[in-house]
Amino acid sequence: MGLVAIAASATMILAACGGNESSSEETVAETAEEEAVVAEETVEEAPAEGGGEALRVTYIPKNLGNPYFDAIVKGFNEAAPELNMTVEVVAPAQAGATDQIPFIDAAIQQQVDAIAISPNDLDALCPSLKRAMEAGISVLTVNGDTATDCREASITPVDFSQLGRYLVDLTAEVTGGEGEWAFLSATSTAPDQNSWLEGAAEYISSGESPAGLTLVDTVYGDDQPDKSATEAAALLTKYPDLAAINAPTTVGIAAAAQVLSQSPRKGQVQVTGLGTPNQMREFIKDGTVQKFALWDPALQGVIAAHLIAGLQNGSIVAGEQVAFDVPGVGERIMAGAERQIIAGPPQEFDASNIDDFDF
Ligand code: RAM
Repeated sequence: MGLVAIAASATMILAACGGNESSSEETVAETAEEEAVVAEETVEEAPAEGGGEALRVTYIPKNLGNPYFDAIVKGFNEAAPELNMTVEVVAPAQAGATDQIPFIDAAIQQQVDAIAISPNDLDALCPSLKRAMEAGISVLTVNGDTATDCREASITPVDFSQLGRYLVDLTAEVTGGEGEWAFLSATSTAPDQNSWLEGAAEYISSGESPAGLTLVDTVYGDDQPDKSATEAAALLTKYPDLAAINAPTTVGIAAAAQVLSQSPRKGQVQVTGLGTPNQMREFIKDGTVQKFALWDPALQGVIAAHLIAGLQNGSIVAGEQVAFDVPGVGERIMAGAERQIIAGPPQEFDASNIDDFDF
């Protein structure tokens, strides 16, 4: 299974880097109540092209302080000016299952036009998201999904049904297909992570996965750098024969690589998974990491902004096979009963191309 296969029907166009820089500033609050009040915003003031009031969008990432989500915000901000849209970004400090609820509720109170959210749980957010939709607010999930009836459509970076399998094959590639390995995931409730872990488990139990590999553990770093590093170090201690840590989280893989880069086991234990090139460059250069993968997160923000504008002006009606054009990117398709849009394309990074990317 190659990365091209998980692109599924996505048009193979890489989002242009650059464009408007995010004006986002993040403030970390101590409590959820405080967070709802102080989480800072990113607002791209749009020129009032063609007159009319700007569309007001609230985007709620999993948590603050993760460069991965800053890249999605960058994509929103690239698209916002031409769409006469303002995008406010608010998020909890931690990616707990219910931590985003106060932010959804605040957006409903503010009567925004649309809420885009990268959810921390499959079901816990549903009552609030349903209230938003009942209030006439467009609701999209981005980079991970809730239950289907809690949002109008969902944008995913690649075909999630193939990603678990891909992660196992990637582990086989960097280890030569032999040895014990472990997953270092994000939070235990994260719908994106869990769908990949389930996909990997299905692949392994099907008997089709590389026979020499043994998945010995799955641990959770909660997308916090310190906890992820502690979990990675604990894996090294617990499994003296460990061949690889696969962290399908940009926070986890950077933390694991940091730990390995300073460990005598560097070179014996491989680190792979999903990471941003900017966080992983030094570990490719120092030989800690051979290869990892991702996609350009910004593209999901660009597509989300155009989709919201289309849903709001009626040029896009959510449905099971709806094609729409994203200027500068190409056509995307909202497909299936899940009304899912694949942003694509997936990308692998190694020493030969790491310097070609900047996100
Ligand atoms: C982390 C988050 C995110 C995931 C990426 C790959 O930043 O866990 O949800 O999609 O990594």
